[in-house]
Amino acid sequence: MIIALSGGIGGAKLALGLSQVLPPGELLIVANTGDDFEHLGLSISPDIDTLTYALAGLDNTELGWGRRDETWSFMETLGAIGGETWFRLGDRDLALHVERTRRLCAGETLSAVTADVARRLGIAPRLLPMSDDPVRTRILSDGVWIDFQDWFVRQRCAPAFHGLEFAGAAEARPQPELLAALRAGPRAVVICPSNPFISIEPILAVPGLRAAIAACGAPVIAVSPIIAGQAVKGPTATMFAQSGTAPSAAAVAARYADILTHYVMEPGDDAAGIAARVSRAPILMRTLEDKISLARAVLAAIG
Ligand code: FO1
Ligand code: CA
Repeated sequence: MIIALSGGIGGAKLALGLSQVLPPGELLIVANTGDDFEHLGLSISPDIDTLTYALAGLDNTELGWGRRDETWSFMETLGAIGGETWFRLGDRDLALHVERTRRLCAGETLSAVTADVARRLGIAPRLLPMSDDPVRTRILSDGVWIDFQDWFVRQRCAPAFHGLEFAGAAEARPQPELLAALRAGPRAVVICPSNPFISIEPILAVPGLRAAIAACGAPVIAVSPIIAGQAVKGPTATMFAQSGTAPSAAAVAARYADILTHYVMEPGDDAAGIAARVSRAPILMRTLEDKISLARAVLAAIG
C-alpha cells in the first residue's frame, strides 16, 4: 500500500498522478482536515473537497478549488440578502457541503461520508481524512489567533504569519484504517507537495501518526513544494520567510528530517544538508502527463 499524505491543490495533483499509475487497492490518500471549518451552518472540508474533485476529474483548474462547470446562483442570492459571500460556494459544490453536513449531523463519521462520496464519484483509491475528530489550524498574527479560512481566504494571508496551532490535535485519534495501514508495513509513505506548515504538519500532529510513520519500516518520500525558493502555489514561501527561514526545498526537507528517507526536488535546487536520499524530477505539474510522470519518478525513487 502506498500511503499519500496531502493537503489541497498541489498535493492533489500528485495524488491524481499516483491514482493513475497504481492499482486501486494499492493507494490510500490521507487528507488534511486542519482547514476544515463551520460556515453558513455547513461543515466544510476544503482539502477533502479539493482531493475529491481532483481524483474524480471534476476540479476547477482555473480556481484550483471547487468544481468545474459551476454556476453561482446561490452566492448571488446569498449576497443579495446580506449573507457572507467571502467564501465562495458554487451551486454544485454546495450540494456536497449540504449533504456532508446532514450525514455528519446524523452521526456518520467524516471517513464514512468521504469514502461514500468518493465511491459514488467513481474514485478508485481509498480517500480518508487524517482523523474523524476535529482539528482546526489557527494562525497567530501580532498576538491574535485567526481561524485558517478567515486568514487564508477572507484576509488573503495579509496578516503576518507569526505562528500556528492545530486546535484539537492533542485529543484527535488517528483515522483507524490509516493507523492499521501504517502498522501493516506499507510499500511507502508519500508526502505530497503541499504546504508543510498548513497541509502536512496538521496530519503529522495527530497523536501517534508521526511515530507510526517513523516506525513503518518503509521509505518515507516527500516531494518538494518549492522550486528555486518559490512556492508553486499559495503562502508556503511567505510562511517560511515570516518564520525566519529562507524558503527552499532543503528547508522543507528539514521540517520532515525525523521521518524522511527520500526526497524529490527540482533539478538545480540545492540539496546541501539533506540527509534523505535525493532524486531529481520536474516538480511543476500543469498537465495530467506531468502528474503521472512525477508519480512515476516518486515510485522509481523508492524502487
Ligand atoms: N479558496 C479561496 O481562496 N477562495 C474561496 O472562495 C474558496 C472557496 C472554497 C470553497 C470550497 C472549498 O472546498 C474550498 C474553497 N477554497 C477557496 C479553497 C480553500 O479555502 C483553501 O484554498 C484550501 O484549504 C487550501 O488548500
Ligand atoms: Ca489546504
